[in-house]
Amino acid sequence: SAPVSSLDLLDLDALLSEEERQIRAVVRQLVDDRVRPHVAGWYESGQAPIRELAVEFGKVGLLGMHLTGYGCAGASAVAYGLACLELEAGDSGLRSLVSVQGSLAMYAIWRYGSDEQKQRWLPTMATGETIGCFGLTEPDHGSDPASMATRARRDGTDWVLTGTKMWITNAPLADVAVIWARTDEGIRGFVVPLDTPGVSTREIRQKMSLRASSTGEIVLDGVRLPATAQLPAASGLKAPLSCLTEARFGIVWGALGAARDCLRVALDYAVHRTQFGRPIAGFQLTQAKLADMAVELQKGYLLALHLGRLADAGALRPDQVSVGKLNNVREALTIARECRTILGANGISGEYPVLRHASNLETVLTYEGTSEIHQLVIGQRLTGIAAFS
Ligand code: TGC
Ligand code: FAD
Repeated sequence: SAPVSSLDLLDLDALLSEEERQIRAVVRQLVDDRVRPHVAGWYESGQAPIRELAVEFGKVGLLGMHLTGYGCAGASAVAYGLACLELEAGDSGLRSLVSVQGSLAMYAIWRYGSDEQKQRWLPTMATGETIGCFGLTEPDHGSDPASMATRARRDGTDWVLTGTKMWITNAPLADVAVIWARTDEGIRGFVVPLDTPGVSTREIRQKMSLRASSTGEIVLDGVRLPATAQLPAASGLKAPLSCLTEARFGIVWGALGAARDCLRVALDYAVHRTQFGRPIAGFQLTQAKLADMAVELQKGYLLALHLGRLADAGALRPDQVSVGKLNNVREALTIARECRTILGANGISGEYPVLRHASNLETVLTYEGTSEIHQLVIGQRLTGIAAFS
């Protein structure tokens, strides 16, 4: 098949350090060995071996990769981004596993947790023995988490949580959830072991997207927690939104992986598929598609790399991450759909990864802030006017 390096029209590889290239190579190999041979089957059955994969990802330091201490790898933001890209070249669901574990659940505990919470949870989350999830969205409150209905009330020194979280990645199999709830003092975060009495989870079935990922509902029915379950440093909506910024950064890179995989397959297909007595890659209309997609992919990569370098310099703003998430997911989805046309009927077959990636990217366009929400974040930055409400 066409080598991936041939898509690097601008020699952007030269912008990476040797260490970044090495990390990328390790993750690419892991995806080639452990994911590619099986992922179509996982997708079709809607059953991926999430626990086994988490342990394998933990072994190579992918979980909480950009965090320091507690067994985390302490890698740079760019290295973390490259890992997300390679994982999502396998499947968005596997990048989701790493995003939710490292950037949402672990990050929330790492940034806002007590020493005791960090010691208890982070080391085994980094190895993948403990799976975490992040409950912000509710059935009636998605884009507007400030309106959440889940309630935490004090009872003596305990907290009692009541409410429902919906569309929560890994909820059906997780050991622990970071749950965001409304209190008399505002929004607060809680570390909730999922075997606590009053917690129940349910798998969401009939997903037509992100099928190699487990998604579920968490019902909290008078769940009693000790005072030590509260994340002491998390105060207000800003806390969960700061976790989203971490995960959105990974998606800026990850979406490019799905798009690259589609383009790699479409290019190879176009060179080998003959119609009207010549390869379809020889038709100008096909070349125009391939050229436009390769250009968008390179532009997206430059954007991701710029944001990564800003993050490593400690200078990245949330609205800049919105620019990356909006552009790279939107363009990745356009690329995936265009690649599907190049494969003709084979484009709809699970024997090729293209429609699987396109279908996954429909989820990626929606979670971690829909495209419209990121447009409004950018609009607010430009105009100084918040159009959300
Ligand atoms: P607003 O008044 O704008 O902000 C409240 C406070 O938060 C600050 N802030 C942020 N801080 C860090 N990072 C961000 N991205 C931030 N956005 C806002 C803000 O400065 C303010 O601070 P302060 O000090 O003034 O209190 O809040 P709002 O209620 O008007 O909402 C703004 C809006 C719409 C942008 C926000 O609600 C939003 O982003 N909505 C989208 C919700 C969302 O993305 N949900 C994702 C759920 S998790 C998920 O999808 C996981 S999928 C993972 C996977 O499987 O990979
Ligand atoms: P809504 O907020 O109801 O939006 C519906 C439509 O209205 C969208 O097009 C939206 O852009 C538009 N809209 C809303 N408000 C405005 C506005 N002010 N202006 C213009 N347009 C607007 N959440 C978690 O907390 N944790 C998870 O682990 C998680 N994993 C997920 C996994 C999957 C597979 C999926 C599909 C979702 C997941 N989510 C998770 C939920 C996800 O974050 C939400 O679906 C997303 O935030 C959008 O919320 P919603 O679906 O309620 O849509």
